[in-house]
Amino acid sequence: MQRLTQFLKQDETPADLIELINLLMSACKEVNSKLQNGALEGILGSAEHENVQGEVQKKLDVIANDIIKLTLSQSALVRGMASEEEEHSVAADLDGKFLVTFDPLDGSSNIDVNVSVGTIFSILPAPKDATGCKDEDFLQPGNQQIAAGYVLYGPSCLLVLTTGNGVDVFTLGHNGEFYLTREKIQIPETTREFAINMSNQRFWDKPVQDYISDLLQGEDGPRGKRYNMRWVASMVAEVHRILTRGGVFLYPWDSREPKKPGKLRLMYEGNPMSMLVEQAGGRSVNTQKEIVDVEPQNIHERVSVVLGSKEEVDAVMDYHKNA
Ligand code: P6P
Repeated sequence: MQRLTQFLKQDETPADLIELINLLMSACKEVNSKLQNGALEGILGSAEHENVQGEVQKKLDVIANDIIKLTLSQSALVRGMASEEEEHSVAADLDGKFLVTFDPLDGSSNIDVNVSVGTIFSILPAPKDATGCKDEDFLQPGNQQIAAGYVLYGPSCLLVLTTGNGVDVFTLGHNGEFYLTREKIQIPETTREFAINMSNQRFWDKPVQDYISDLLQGEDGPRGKRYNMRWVASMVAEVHRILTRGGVFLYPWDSREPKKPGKLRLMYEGNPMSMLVEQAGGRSVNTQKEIVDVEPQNIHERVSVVLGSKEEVDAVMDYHKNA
């Protein structure tokens, strides 16, 4: 089986990007071993502190963020980083050619119940004309991403990565090497599986209510087939299922916090996942347009997300166009 570095070299990934990806993986392997130990190291539970999102941090949110931040800050390749757990961007090497955004531990509400969580990352070009590292440097649309991926800490520890040349899956071996286990994966264009938090049904916009209602009518309804539902409450796990067997994931705007376009964050959730989904032949929109075409206004900006099998995402867009 091919190791990560061998595969990336054969895939003609530039050497400095391979170095950065390997650096990120060294941090994620450390996060993985922390997660594996969990209660044995007394690191489960709440950190008794709110992050910039207003969410109570888990101890492992802080630990994972510190591991990745420390690792990247020691790299001459990284100009700076933006993390879900950091109010502002963090400068690294002012000659660095890459910017990195990341959600250090997505789905962390699942940690204490031992359900899959993940690290999501996005690699952007550092602006050539910039001196230093400012939040504004990160405000690039998702279509500028050089690479994107996630590490899924599940039954297996997997890296799912795109550098713009398709999506490939690597499995972490006992020897600490990531091995290529699936190559150039493609999302099935049609599906019978949707993922949404149904408890928010009364808060959704009418087009989303109508779309989901039609799915629930099954074979006798307007979609003419029976659908199944999944909700893990860990975006990384949902996206991985969709990349693996198809499906549609929705976290749309809802009226609980009407001023926010959605719950998920654009820079380190929406954009990297959208690059992966598009590279795998799927589609990812904010119900108005492709997420990767959204012009970010701030590094913690939120976004409504509908992604996955193209036929279903097209259908959701039609429900909005016809509204
Ligand atoms: P809810 C995890 O907190 C997360 O950001 C995503 O990983 C996940 O899809 C979503 O929120 C779950 O949200 O409202 O169902 O708990």
